[in-house]
Amino acid sequence: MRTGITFGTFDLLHIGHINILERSRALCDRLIVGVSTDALNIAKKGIAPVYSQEERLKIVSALRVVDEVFLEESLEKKADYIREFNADVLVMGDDWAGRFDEFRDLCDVVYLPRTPHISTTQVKAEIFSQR
Ligand code: C2G
Repeated sequence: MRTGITFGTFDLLHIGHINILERSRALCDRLIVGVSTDALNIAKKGIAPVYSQEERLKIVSALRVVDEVFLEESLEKKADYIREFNADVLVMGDDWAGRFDEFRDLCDVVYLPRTPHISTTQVKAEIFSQR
């Protein structure tokens, strides 16, 4: 049983999120997803997600390819989460390439290419421009 772990905000869930979750699940038998808290987003991006952490957690956990979810409270706790869930592989989009290489002594680290031309920021901008 190979366990994979990945992290993200997953606000306004879009095709880029689905693609990375499906491709992450293809690399393991059980996929754990750390959904970043509202507080972490405010600290790291200066803005709260549109959907609350409870809503984002529920949305991500409803996906067929996701086996378990938890709230990611700090970017600094990745090693703890990897150990807690016994992860064999950490998967992230390649906008994070190189950033998590320090965990290679704990598990495999894989960066997958991002889906082009889509992001939560872009979705928000498009909705705003149609008002
Ligand atoms: N992603 C992707 N293609 C896109 C958009 C996002 O592959 N077009 C991937 C990102 O690379 C990331 C995941 O989807 O692996 C979640 O993206 P975000 O919700 O933007 O999460 P982020 O703000 O990158 O938070 O500890 C790490 C953070 O919690 C990651």
